[in-house]
Amino acid sequence: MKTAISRKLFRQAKKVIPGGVNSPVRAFRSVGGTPLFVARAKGATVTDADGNTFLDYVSSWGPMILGHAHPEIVSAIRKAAGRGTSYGAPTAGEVALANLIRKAFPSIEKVRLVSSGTEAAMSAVRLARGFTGRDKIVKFEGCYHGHADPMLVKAGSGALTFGQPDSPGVPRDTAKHTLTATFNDAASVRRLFERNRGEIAAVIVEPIPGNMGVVLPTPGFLDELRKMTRTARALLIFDEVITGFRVAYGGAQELFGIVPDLTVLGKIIGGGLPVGAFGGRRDVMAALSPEGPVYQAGTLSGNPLAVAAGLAALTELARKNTYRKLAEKADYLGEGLQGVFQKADLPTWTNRVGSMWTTFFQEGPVVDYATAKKSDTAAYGRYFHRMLDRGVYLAPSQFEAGFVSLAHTRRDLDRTIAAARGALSGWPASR
Ligand code: HOZ
Repeated sequence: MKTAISRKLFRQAKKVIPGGVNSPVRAFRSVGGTPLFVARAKGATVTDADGNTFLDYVSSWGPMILGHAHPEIVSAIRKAAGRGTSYGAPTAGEVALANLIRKAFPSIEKVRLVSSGTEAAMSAVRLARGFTGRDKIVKFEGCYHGHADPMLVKAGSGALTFGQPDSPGVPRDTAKHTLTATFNDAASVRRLFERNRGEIAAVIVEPIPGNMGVVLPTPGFLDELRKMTRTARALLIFDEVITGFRVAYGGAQELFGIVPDLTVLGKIIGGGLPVGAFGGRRDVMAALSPEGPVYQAGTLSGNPLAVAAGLAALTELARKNTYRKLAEKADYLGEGLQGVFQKADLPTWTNRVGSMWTTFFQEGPVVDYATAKKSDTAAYGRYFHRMLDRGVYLAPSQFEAGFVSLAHTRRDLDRTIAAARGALSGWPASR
């Protein structure tokens, strides 16, 4: 595989961009080697600057459910661009997108568009604090809700990948208001409520965590969170940046039948363009400026290009059979890979919900942060590179998810399974 151009670009990038990247996980540090500099993407594939084409399961970290450069989305963006790229004023498109989101998520009575998942989670927490008049929030170890100060406590994703779940730069005075519990352990949440009576504004959770690798909620766990928050008059915030429109059109809350007070959405609702949203109960959302006193704003919020792409994406996803087709593809791939791993006699554990999955390099089970961390990350790195050499692009970290898109054909999936077979033959000899 030729990598001369990516390597050259990385050398240049490191001189002008910290670590050579604009977001840490993509630097390949936890798997070693040089990140691929992507030149273009189409359907189920990405092509790098050296001209190598890979089957893509990173999916821009989730949003490309329809595949890359989907014609409807590209055409919507082109048309919107011709009408101007940003106005800092309201548009009809925002109302249409808000209505589509409401229709998909009945728990969302009102929604505010922002520019990223980080911004959405940060604003949802501020709103919860403003609405309840309380400062403390509960989050779960290994869950990731973007990189705002209160969230970088025992955080997942890059923070977990690089072993820095708590970031320098977050004032102790801020972090002390973030209490952490163990995912799938309702008793750990109950203890926090008992010790902090009347002080907890909200519990924020990825209902299906995707940032310590994919972890499944045990039956009843999310219901317990719903009950406890209701009893304590705290808000329940579902971070569905990854799961919204992915595990079902109405996200994990549709799948599990839970009604959170607030929901955080991200990149998917912009068809991959920079966008995010938070929404929920009408009375809570009424506390938001300019209706209420909790401040939140942004020139690029509801940006016309992102909104046009989002409208096209959600309209396509709403078409009949999207989720059945996605599940069929994911089942096929999941079963194929499972067979390969079993034959290889390698201790692995796979968690999968519909079209998102993680194979952990360990015996499992993986149910929370502590068990996810037991993974053999060096073995994952080896597997990652062996797959890359065979034309399959997986997340460059053990603690992220893989995503199947509608653009992956049966042939692509067969090629992926064959690549895994090749990658594991002769294991664990070094690559
Ligand atoms: N936080 C993203 C994964 N969950 C990574 C974003 C990126 O590196 O592009």
